[in-house]
Amino acid sequence: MSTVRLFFALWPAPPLAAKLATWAEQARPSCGGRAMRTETLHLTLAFLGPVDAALADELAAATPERRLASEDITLDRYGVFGRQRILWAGPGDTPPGLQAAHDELWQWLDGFGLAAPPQPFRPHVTLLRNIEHATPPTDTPAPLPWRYDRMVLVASESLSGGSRYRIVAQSRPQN
Ligand code: 2AM
Repeated sequence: MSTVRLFFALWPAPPLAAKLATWAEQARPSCGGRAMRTETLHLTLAFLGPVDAALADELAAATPERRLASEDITLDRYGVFGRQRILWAGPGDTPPGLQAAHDELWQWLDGFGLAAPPQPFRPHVTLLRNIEHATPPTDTPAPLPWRYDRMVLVASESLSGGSRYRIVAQSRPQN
């Protein structure tokens, strides 16, 4: 049976993505690694992994019925996941509304037979992959405010040069 690799994410509008790309540029001299393409930058809310194609269709059909409460968050720090060799940008503490959005999303996904991962939610936007040094710049660029009002369901295909992301559905704003 064929599968589709899926995740739910917040997708920044192009001006915010461009600012995130400058964060990546600023970190590359000290960290090394490969910058994510600007148009692929995102914050994952829930990584589903490979799911059956029929379930993927069901999720794509149901996603537009979901509402996401709008919230203002601020990306104000660099972070590193050493084992994954990732440099990221994210909020210092997990904003409560974002945590609630994550928890409600997984509650909903539970109804489709999908289980939340055991590890805590650490919201982040991956900026650099395959970093050589876990040393983000000491100077953090100006904080980036982000008002999100929807999430997107994304299909990820592995290609030789990285991943290709395709937005297959999006939720509606709450109001
Ligand atoms: P990352 O950027 O921290 O690697 C598509 O791959 C998205 O899903 C990326 O944002 C990636 O996070 C996330 N992702 C990939 N594998 C994951 C996993 N096993 N657990 C949680 N998130 C994962």
